[in-house]
Amino acid sequence: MKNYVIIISGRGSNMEALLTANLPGRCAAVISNRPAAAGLVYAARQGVATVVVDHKAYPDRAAFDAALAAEVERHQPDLVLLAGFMRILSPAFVRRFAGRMLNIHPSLLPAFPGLRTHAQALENGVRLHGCTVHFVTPDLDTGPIVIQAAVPVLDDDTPESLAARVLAEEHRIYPQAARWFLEGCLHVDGLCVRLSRPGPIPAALSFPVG
Ligand code: NHR
Ligand code: GAR
Repeated sequence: MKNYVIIISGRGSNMEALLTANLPGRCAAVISNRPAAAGLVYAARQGVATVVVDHKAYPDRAAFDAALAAEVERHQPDLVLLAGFMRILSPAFVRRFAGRMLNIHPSLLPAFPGLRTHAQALENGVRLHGCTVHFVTPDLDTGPIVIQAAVPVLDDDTPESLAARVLAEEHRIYPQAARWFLEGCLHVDGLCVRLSRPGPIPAALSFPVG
């Protein structure tokens, strides 16, 4: 059975979606850089090992990244899933887990990398927004894209209302992407990800309107 590790910073709703998706693998640990992350409580209740690697306990980014990498490595994961993890990772960290680390980002990349994505979408007047699961590469939010989902932007949206609409799609596509990875169906070809699986590819695009 394949092993995966989830790294969080906060609420952990994407982590929860992953843990309840019956993925073909075992969650070896949930790791948080914030001791107060609510997601840790849920994971522990599910019987998953939880670990805190507090970035504030390290003198600099390199030291934190080294400690985090050592903790991740200890679990020998086939797959590392960033789920609302809020610290930029050094190239050294990313290289160590290259090709086996995914992130969920709350925008339709390559639009709106970085933070405040929902506010950026509203400020820019886009009519479609969404979320992206991508392989993590040293450059922020630019790795090969596995799956995306789009939602409409409504005239009266606030960053919060838009975030809630996107989050429902995150909870749908992240488990799908993790399942494909664990089943060995994802093949990276430059910036493109090819999917090898029997049967039709489920729709990656949905418009929850009506
Ligand atoms: N690291 C690399 N190298 N590449 C990616 O694609 C990464 C990554 C680390 C995290 C998630 C992420 C996102 O989905 C992610 C992708 C944090 C920041 C950030 O600016 C940006 C993007 C992402 C996560 N963080 C601040 C920092 O200085 C801290 C903010 C905070 O603590 O609240 O690290 O967009
Ligand atoms: C999610 O919307 C995730 O896409 C986003 O933070 C939220 C975490 O929620 N990630 C980023 O913004 C990364 N920069 P969760 O903790 O409930 O999964």
